[in-house]
Amino acid sequence: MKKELTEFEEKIKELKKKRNAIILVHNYQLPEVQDVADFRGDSLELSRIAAKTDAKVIVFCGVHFMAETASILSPDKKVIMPDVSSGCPMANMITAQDLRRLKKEHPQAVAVGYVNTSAEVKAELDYCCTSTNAVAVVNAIVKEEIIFVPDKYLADYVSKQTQRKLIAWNGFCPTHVKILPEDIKREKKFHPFAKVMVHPECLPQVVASADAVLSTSKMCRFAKETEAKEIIVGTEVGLIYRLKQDNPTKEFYPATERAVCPNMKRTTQEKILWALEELKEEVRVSDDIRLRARKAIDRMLAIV
Ligand code: CIZ
Ligand code: SF4
Repeated sequence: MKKELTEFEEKIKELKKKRNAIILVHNYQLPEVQDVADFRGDSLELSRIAAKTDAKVIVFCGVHFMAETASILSPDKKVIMPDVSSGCPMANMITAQDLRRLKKEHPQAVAVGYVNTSAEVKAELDYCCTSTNAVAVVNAIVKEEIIFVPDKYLADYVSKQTQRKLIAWNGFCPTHVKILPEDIKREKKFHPFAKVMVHPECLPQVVASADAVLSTSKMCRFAKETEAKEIIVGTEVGLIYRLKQDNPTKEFYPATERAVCPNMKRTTQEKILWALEELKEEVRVSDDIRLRARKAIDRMLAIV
């Protein structure tokens, strides 16, 4: 049975039409935010939709670098965030100046950066990548020396998968490192028939204990396609709401309830309504940075 719309949901629907807006929602957002989404997805899926849509306004419910990426790919649209203070602590662990210094220390190296970086950092990269395509991007690079920023655990995973030595930065996701090897062990004991899928931002010991290491978009696909009826999920807990809706006959267990990204939980229906009313806060990237950052994203898109 279809749920009746709440008062906020009715108003959001009305205003969305009036403003010619669409609401893009990251897989880690609160259930109440996922409930008003036109599309849910990972950062790249959402940016691709932002680039394709006819809507004039994109309400981006996620963290700051994701709204920037959407704006880089669709500069003619107005990208707004309901809570512009939602940042990604991992993205904030490296600045453009840090990366320039690292490149100077390794002048022959190709610079690859995770999508979890500011637009300014992306402007210094040769290639962008996401957790979906990081292995493919590194495999496509012929030159010997590769810088990989900012996530040291994603770098470790990619290095093992590609047999390439990577010059990694010391960044990490404070949410994913809360998932511990003992959490996986405990959940496996409770659910002996469950498959374990984890995100490559997790600790190497957690990654080593998983049946599958996947980005959130790939987790959504894996959950649908696997024969398993039970899945232990090693990523930010917000994804479980969507997994359950998409797969009502399967059971999903968070590896730990502690894996919560506070920045992803700042957005609420109330803030979405304000954002649509005021058309704020806009996220825009200056032309100079945008064009340089775009090159790194386009080089990634040419590979995958
Ligand atoms: O790219 C994204 O959306 C992130 C940060 C995570 C994921 O795996 O979806
Ligand atoms: Fe950043 Fe981690 Fe939050 Fe993702 S879950 S937005 S990587 S802090």
